[in-house]
Amino acid sequence: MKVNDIMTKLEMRHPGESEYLQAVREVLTSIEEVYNRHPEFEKAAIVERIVEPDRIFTFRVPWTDDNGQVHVNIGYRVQFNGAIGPYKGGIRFHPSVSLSSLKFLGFEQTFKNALTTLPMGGGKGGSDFSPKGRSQSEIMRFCQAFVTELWRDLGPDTDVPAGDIGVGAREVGYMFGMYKKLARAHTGTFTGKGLSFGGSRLRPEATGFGALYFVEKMCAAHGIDLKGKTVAVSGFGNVAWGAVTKATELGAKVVAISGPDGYIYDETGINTPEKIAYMLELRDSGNDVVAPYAEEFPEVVFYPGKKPWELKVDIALPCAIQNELNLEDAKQLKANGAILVAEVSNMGCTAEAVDYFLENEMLFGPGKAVNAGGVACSGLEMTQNAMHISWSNEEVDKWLHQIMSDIHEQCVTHGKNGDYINYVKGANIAGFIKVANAMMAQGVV
Ligand code: 2IT
Repeated sequence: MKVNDIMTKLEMRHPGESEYLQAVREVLTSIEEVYNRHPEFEKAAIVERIVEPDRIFTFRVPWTDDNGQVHVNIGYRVQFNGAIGPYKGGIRFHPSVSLSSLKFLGFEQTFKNALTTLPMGGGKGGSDFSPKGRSQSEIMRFCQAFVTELWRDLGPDTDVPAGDIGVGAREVGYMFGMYKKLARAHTGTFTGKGLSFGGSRLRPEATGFGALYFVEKMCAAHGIDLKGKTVAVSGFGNVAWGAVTKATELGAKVVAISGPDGYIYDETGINTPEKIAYMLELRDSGNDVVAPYAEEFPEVVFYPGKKPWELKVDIALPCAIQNELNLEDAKQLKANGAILVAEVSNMGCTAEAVDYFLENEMLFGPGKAVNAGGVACSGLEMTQNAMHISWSNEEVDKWLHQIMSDIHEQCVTHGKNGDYINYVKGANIAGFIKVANAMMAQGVV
């Protein structure tokens, strides 16, 4: 297998799908050497098969706004790879959603889910619907319209969606409600459900908490103490909230969060229950701006139109969206003395930024390892649903710790090069080998 040859063919077959092509190139580059030691993979065309989704659903989502006006969005579900378990992955509602972005997310999800050690295949779905400024009834009608089209292809052993950007517990609740009505069965077909109807404890916190458990492991493996380190976070949604909460609990000081409108800087630290809870209030307002944070707390300064990566911090945690940290940001972080960058968002850094971190041997954690705690907790929700029981906070947190620690181990096993751990290589190889072996065992399907 030659990465460039495969990529040339893929670029011709899927022109313009830049995010998908970016994610594929990264994985293939990491695994090229290992792959070429396995002629049986080449003969079975594992790479050619693994880069194409099992299937994609695309559909029209018509819905009516509060004034009676009808709108049309496009809905998708990409069932990317079902080799190791039912398709599993979130639903994203955001104007940037396209086939390319959902294919990149589904591809990443396949390897991430493999890393969790739980039996879940990879999938992703969503719509270019923007929840910004929409009323609760509009959002409910949109969720119902989306699921009305998709429900026949979902199921606890088939495909289990969850939340992602623009889809939280409220939206999962609406989608699950309509699914249950149509399927006439109360099954664990969605995760991220409310606690009273099959949701798992800690699911809202799991992505951010898991990310910090992973960062803790990265620090420990390199003799770094997380206590007292300054942290810049991007975003202010559910994932950022979990990350800020756990970072603070572990003794780090988070000084920035951001929105599409700019970032806010809090020299004293975003570290009181009021400040952390205000993030959720802001998110729930549905306006997608972080500026009001600076009006609420007088010690906070708002920098319009800027990214938090210009700050002098020890640790950077992108928690918003793909490609939110570019080469220029990477250089700025290094020049300011940053020691660790961990993607809590999926593919939060551009390919050039990742290359820069690796070339300079900075500690860099890729999204598919760092943020796997979210989907891992979803896997635990599936287990609880299948067993018709619910676990305590402590029980779920113990699993989450164990899983993040296992993922770190897998990265070390496959990514260690002298004293430096290349977590990108480690995560990609570990995830790939697991999925590839399952595909080999199941024949040409
Ligand atoms: O990107 C992700 O891993 C998620 N949005 C969570 C997926 C899930 O099924 O919980």
